[in-house]
Amino acid sequence: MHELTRRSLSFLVGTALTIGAATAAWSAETLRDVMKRRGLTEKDLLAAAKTYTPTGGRDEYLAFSSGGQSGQVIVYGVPSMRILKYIGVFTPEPWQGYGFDDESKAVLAQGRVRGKDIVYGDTHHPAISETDGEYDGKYLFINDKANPRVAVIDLHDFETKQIVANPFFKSEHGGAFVTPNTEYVMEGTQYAAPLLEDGFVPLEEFNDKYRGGLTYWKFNREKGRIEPENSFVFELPPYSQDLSDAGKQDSYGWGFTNSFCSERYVGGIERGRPPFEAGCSSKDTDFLHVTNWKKAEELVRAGKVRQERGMYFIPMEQAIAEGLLYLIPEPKSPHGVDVTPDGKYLIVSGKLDSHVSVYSFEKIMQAIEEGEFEGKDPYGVPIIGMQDVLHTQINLGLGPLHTQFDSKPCVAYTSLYVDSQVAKYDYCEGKILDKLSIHYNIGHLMTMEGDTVSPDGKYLVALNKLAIDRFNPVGPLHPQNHQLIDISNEKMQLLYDMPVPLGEPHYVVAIRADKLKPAVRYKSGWDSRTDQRSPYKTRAGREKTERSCDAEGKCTTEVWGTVIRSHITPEIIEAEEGDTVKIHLTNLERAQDEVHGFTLYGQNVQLSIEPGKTASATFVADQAGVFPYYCTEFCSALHLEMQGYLLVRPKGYQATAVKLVEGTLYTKEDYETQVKTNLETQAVIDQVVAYITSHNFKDFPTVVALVEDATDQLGFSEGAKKKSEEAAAKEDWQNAMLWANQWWQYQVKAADLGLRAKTYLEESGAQKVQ
Ligand code: RUQ
Ligand code: CUA
Repeated sequence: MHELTRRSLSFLVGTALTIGAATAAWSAETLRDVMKRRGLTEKDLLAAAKTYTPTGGRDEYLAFSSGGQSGQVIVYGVPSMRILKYIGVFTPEPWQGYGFDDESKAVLAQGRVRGKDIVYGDTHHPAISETDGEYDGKYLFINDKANPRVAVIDLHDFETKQIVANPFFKSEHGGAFVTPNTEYVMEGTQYAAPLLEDGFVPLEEFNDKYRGGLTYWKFNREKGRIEPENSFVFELPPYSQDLSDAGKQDSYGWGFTNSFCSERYVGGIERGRPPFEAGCSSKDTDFLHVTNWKKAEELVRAGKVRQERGMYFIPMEQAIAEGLLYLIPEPKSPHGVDVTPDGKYLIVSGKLDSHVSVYSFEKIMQAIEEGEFEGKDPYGVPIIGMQDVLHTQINLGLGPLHTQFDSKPCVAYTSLYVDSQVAKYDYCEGKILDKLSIHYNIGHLMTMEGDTVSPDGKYLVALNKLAIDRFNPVGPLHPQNHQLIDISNEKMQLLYDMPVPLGEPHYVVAIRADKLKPAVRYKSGWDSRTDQRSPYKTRAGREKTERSCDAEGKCTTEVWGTVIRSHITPEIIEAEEGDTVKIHLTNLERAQDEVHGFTLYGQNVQLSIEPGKTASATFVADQAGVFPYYCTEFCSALHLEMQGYLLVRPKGYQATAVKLVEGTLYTKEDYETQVKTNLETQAVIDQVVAYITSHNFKDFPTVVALVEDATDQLGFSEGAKKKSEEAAAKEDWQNAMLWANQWWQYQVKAADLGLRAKTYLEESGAQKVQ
């Protein structure tokens, strides 16, 4: 064992000394050689140079993509297209402990629908919080189309904090879209259904009893939570409302939601009628819904709106009477509605029309002010004449869907689903500028900060609906394909294909990476889901296990424990068959990325405990037995030893007098050999410390953090050293040796950190100081 000890130490030191040694072998091959070997063209190299991010390099933008049916959010970098994170949102995600610790189970429970746990989501549209129409990088929202819900993710730690379930809708699509100061998060229905009734309503009563709707969820910025009690819902006609967008700048205070199937067709091949797709696309126009949320908010504040299901509810008659709701015809089965950065125009694409229609907000306001309507729909909603408010229509190609904007004024990009193309055009002049073919059948597209008041342009990502032959085949279910396109020049250039293997992302938003300031640790003992100090926060040395029983004889074994390299405290938990076991663990680490996991045999427990976090697991120990537990994150050289036992005794168990005998017994000589090793290790540590302190390490925050962490570990080693010396003084060689070994363990961790700091200084060309 001591031989091994010495060898591992020299390994540590050896590594430190050889880093940075010659790596000339591959540089003998020239760029030409590589191009030839891999069959690359000049164009490929140019594309590669635009996306390649050298080792250790970072991306200019972070993209937040819907995870489609996975119910998650995917985070990736642009232009490298490297996936950085999956955020658990509507679906349990074990690595993050999401849906496995008590704290996050409470978040998922908020998303119950009619009392049922829903453990997936059909996510469509992510939205980043805005201030004055600019992304502020504070929060992210995403909708669930299947089980009408909206989730709030805090970008301080990239965790889901809240899920609100819409108490009126049975399906949705037009969310999540935020108003320019994140006053509200919009969520519009998709398929009409009774709003105020959860019971059975026959399809024969579709026109009278089925309804669409649009919810404006009130967001409380200070709390970082949606407030259902301050949110309001518009009752809308039973047209299939589709996408929404909030007005901005000139159109601030208004919202826009388009629709399809304004034919109000109810299908029924079974009843000998033509199918939905025929009945829902027979008219030439559908309706764009225009809502005045500013005025609705005033009515709510004035107490003029009735309350239903814990929210405010605005019936159609009231919306019409108060001038909160108007309709404008829009060409055939529209999908996207996108407000231009200046808020002056709305661009609507009809899937079955080759044009995009550009509406003028100014003309819409004029028509409303002058009371110029071409009629009313069957529900009495005023219809504004399409020709009165159109700015222009541009014939772009087949199947136009979604639109995003460039940094250059008047320049927009629209996806063409049927043509499999991106069209670049000037919407002020009504001129096509460029077209690029993509692979295949593009849905949404995204430019950098492309739906804010000041888009950055630069890159465009095409979210293609089919991948077909673009990647190595992996069975009938293909990955999705996000294609990166350079839009910094007049002509668009296709750069890269990124497979997305986690559901069909519908939309994605990208923010400048330097606007995000995520934390590297929590305040100590933090419940990350409520963003408050956890009542179960446990300090080092205060760990405890308690067992208590109530009047009915129901017993609970509760553990307040800690984790830190490389031990879980407690190492033994004893309970009795039938006990409810509650385990609260606090990660005492402050060091960046020192996460510990916690899992247990056969109990569906898997925690992720990041530095500072307190996480809890509750389960019933309904069977007697031996349940090993351990840390699931490889956190240090002694990670595998980060272990323990839950021992569940059968009821009425009588202990027989067996004494715990240790597997190995140690002598005075073992102790002395270990101490010698420790002194040698200390000499190595001193050398490393001398190197670091003789350089300008304080100029490198990364090194300062490593040094802090190493100092902590050395502090722990001092404690163990003292215990070993005390045991040695009593000639208790067993404990003296074990504590001496523990002292060494801490030294190794300190040495590991010190060497990492030294390497960092060497690689960053640190200067010697006097
Ligand atoms: S979707 S391909 Cu936004 Cu749900 Cu359009
Ligand atoms: Cu902690 Cu592995």
